[in-house]
Amino acid sequence: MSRLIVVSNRLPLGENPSGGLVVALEDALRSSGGVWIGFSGEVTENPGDSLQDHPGAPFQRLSFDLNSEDHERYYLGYSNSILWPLCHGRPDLMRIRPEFVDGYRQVNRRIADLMIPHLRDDDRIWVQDYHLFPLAAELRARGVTAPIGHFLHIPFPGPADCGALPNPEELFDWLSHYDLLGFQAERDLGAFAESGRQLSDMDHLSDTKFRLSGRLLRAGVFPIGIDAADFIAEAKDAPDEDRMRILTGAKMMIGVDRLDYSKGIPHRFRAYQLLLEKIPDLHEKISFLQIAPPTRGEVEAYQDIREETEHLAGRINGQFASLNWTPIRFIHRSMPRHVLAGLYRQARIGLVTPLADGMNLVAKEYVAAQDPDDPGVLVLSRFAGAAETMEDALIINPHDPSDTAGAMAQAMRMTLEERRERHSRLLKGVVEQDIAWWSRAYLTTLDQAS
Ligand code: ADQ
Repeated sequence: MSRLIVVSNRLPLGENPSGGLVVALEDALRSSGGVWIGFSGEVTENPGDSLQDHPGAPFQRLSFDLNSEDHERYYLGYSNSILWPLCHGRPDLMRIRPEFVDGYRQVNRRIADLMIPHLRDDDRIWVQDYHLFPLAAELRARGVTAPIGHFLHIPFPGPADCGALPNPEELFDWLSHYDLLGFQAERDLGAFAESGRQLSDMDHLSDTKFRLSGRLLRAGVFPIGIDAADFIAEAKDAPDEDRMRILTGAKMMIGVDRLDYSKGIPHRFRAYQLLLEKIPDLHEKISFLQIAPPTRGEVEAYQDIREETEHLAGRINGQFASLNWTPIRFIHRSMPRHVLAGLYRQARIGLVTPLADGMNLVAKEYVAAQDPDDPGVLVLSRFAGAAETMEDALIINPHDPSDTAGAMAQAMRMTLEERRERHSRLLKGVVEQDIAWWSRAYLTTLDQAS
């Protein structure tokens, strides 16, 4: 059996690395004697010229450090100030600088150089996400003939947005060196096909086959899942003291997101404000808990979103709070998984309302955490990749506050019977297409594609 080599921006470190991707890939890595390669998280002026080994996991882990200039240009710059906003429909937030493109190319070249001494002819290589688009081209230039696949965790941009890149042709050239491109949703495969048709020499040969720059390429949809069995158990076993008892009598609505402008948090707050204005009967009967740890604080657009959300939460509480009731609680911290699981289970409504999102795992976690006998209701944006498979959620347009507020009201009055029916269909999908299903489906297709 050939070894699996996974490359991602961040290497999972720590004694017993956990998290969705680790669970997804651990079996395949362990059974093939595989290797995971990624950034250590260390920014240092002397990053060294070889990969560092990190024992302590059931597979080999190899890391690289970055110097501050590379971190600024490759990670904060091209990855998170150009590609991230572009792929989330916000080209207005891009900061295009020539040195960001150079830094991104340069770090991908360096990762390829560092990888070469560790590769064998019969390996298969799986590259994760938008930080590493050029990696296959760099590996091919160094003589690597192994199958190489890519999975994009975020949306693929349509032609109008793609055209706003400083280097759209180069993006398609990078992609042409992979054997398989994996996307979260049909929407992304469609955007890739259309952008490629308009902005490159790509021919669409059949549903999933393309010719790009003279090379044959497969592409497919592989909606990522969660470790459903584990999450169900975690939520069931969550001790009472882990749950936040907000106010007896008030039903809880929960939102859990990284504090990112793509997640639609201010839109969600405005919809809640509208709900409380329109339906005073709900005062003291509903309470909204938003958990949103800050991320990427060095990037300017992320400082603005924090101010905006804090301001809105303050205004809503100022407008509606009473002595017995705080309408909205906003927590800027990460929570241990078992605490999150318990909170989801307690919440009557799970609010997942991004303006753009590759998949959104919170939607799946919320469903997995519910008590099947008395489940809560998922309110889900049509712009989350998850909306393609989670049709039994209340699907909303997050740009329209009255639509979102209407779904909140509908969820509050939904009968137990309807909640159970919707939940059982949602749960079936979450359990069937879990994280193990995802990695198996992808790797089987990669084996066929190469
Ligand atoms: P993210 O944008 O990070 O991932 P998401 O899919 O929602 O978004 O995953 C977030 C994860 O972080 C969830 O597992 C959630 O439980 C956890 N999390 C969020 N807030 C937390 C908190 N306060 N404390 C603890 N944990 C918290 C990217 C793409 C997504 C895609 C995933 C996986 O943007 O669209 O679904 O990758 O492919």
